[in-house]
Amino acid sequence: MMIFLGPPGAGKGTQAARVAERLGLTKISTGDILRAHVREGTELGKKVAPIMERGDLVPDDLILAIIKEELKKLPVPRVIFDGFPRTRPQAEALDRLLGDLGLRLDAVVLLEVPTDELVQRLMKRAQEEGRVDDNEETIRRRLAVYREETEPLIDYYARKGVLFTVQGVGPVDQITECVLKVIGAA
Ligand code: B4P
Repeated sequence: MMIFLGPPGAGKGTQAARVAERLGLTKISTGDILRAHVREGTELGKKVAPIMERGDLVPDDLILAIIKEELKKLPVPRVIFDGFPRTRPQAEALDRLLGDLGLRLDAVVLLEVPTDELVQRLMKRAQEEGRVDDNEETIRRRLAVYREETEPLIDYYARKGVLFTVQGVGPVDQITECVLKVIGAA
């Protein structure tokens, strides 16, 4: 089991998809799942749409329900989590969940990218894809929320001895190779 950690725009989704394919793992992206609910107009989608538009985090209980549901679908869970956990309570709940299932967290990959580059990437995606949370005000808010709520998880996982840091700047292929190398899979 692996986790991709990093600020918005660091390339978590991009790298998680590539590494999942290379290692035959299933990618679970909470952001993608939430956006699908918003598109389909489900009850959950209606609840989370304004939260995501502001750049705030969706409440932990809703996220944990999604994760449990996704894990239930897999006969043998071999998973890369993309964008989860994002808070200390989510990380602690994941520890309990993995413990109950007899599964081990092998690696947490932190993608490091300077803030200016993050903002540039997300502004570019705003033009190309028109994601509602990719506007300058919301991007700043998402970065602030990351620093406040998610960054403390770096220390949480470093203490467990499972944290691997990779520089997330440069060609996408090269970053994938670096990730595979640091986790000992290349
Ligand atoms: P996410 O979908 O996870 O969005 P994000 O963290 O902002 O990541 P993003 O998709 O932008 O990042 P990536 O690094 O892949 O979450 C969206 C929202 O959902 C959150 O704000 C929150 O409201 C909610 N949510 C999701 N999970 C939650 C949770 N666990 N708890 C509570 N709320 C939750 O961005 C990559 C971009 O950079 C792409 O445009 C890509 O093309 C580009 N890129 C990638 N690699 C590159 C490279 N090497 N060079 C240049 N560009 C690159």
